[in-house]
Amino acid sequence: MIRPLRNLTRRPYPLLLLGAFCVLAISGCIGDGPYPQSTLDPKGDYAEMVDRLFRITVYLATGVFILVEGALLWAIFRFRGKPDDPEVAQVHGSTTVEIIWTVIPALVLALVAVPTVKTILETGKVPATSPDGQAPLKVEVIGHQWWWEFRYPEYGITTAGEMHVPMGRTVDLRMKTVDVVHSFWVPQFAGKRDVFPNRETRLWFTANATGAFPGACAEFCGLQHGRMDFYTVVASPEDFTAWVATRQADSTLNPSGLPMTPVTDSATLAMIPAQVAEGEKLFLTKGCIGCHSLSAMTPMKGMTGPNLSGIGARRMIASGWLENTDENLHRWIKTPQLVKQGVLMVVPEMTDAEVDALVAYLRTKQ
Ligand code: HEC
Ligand SMILES: [Cu+2]
Repeated sequence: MIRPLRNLTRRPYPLLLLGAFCVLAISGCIGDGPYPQSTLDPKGDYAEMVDRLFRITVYLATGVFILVEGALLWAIFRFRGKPDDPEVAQVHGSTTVEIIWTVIPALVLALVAVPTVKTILETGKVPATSPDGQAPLKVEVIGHQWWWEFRYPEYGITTAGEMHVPMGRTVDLRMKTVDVVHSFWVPQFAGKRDVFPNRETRLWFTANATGAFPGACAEFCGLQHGRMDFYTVVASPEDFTAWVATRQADSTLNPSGLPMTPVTDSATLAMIPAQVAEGEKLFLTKGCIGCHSLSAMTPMKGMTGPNLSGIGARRMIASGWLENTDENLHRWIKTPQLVKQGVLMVVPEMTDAEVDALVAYLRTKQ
């Protein structure tokens, strides 16, 4: 036996380690999950088509692997040399063999091409009607360094950080960016697609499960690329309609998030906690209003910061990766640069009491 093999059978530790590693690695992939952000756990029609294609390819490749390795092992044992065997005939070049091992892979590739091209064509065009009979819901996706904006032209709504969609209705994404190239990645719904400054790219899917599913930017886009996440929030059609109505109620607010007609009635004024009233004042005077709108219905184009409509109820802040607790919100507003270095948010020095007032005010924006 050749030396490395003999060494391995005498001292099999590296082999055992490799085996243990493989078992651990594979055991990480089986079971019930949960697997957030896994392509292998599709939650929509588009992702299911891609997943089906992937599985076909894997099964086919497994078949090829078994056949080829089987033939190899069979040949190794069947034609093993013995010490006193005469030297076998030396063959150089065989047109027949060359043709066989060129034609077989070509046939295998041709076979894989059928479902591949079919899937490319199917996923390439947005369906004219969604399974529920309605027209697809248009959502404009806009990449910013380093957060995602979502606009719903049908409802006049703008939001950020969370893309709300109804279950069972096809979503037609129109995507672009206001700065560098990003890549919109919704692994459980439709894979990923690059977004560009001057070109619209498209993606679509119909979600078939409710819940909040994480997504991310998948193209290196600067310092905080790794913290450019978001959630796709899939709700039942009724809950989605309710969410739209809540956001649209913002139309009674002016862009700063204040009521169009200021409250003057003293009884109502008395019901607003002093801290919240103070927070509202600070929001206007500490520069926040220069970059943020609190009203989903007055999407001022070209604003530097995300729309803060419903910020009090969002799961995450700072683009999908920092939990929306009072403590985190405080830390974020006081020292955004310490939380997410390089973030395009600049705030003046504020006392803890001032920041607490801002947090209390933003918390009321549900
Ligand atoms: C110069 C523009 C600018 C100013 C001024 C500014 N922000 Fe921001 N803000 C941003 C940007 C940009 C983001 C998104 C950061 C990211 O996630 O990369 C942001 C994010 C936020 C978020 C998190 C939103 C989310 O969904 O993740 C909150 C809350 C917030 N800002 C509050 C404030 C408050 C309160 C003030 C005033 C004290 C303020 N901002 C002032 C630009 C600004
Ligand atoms: Cu990005």
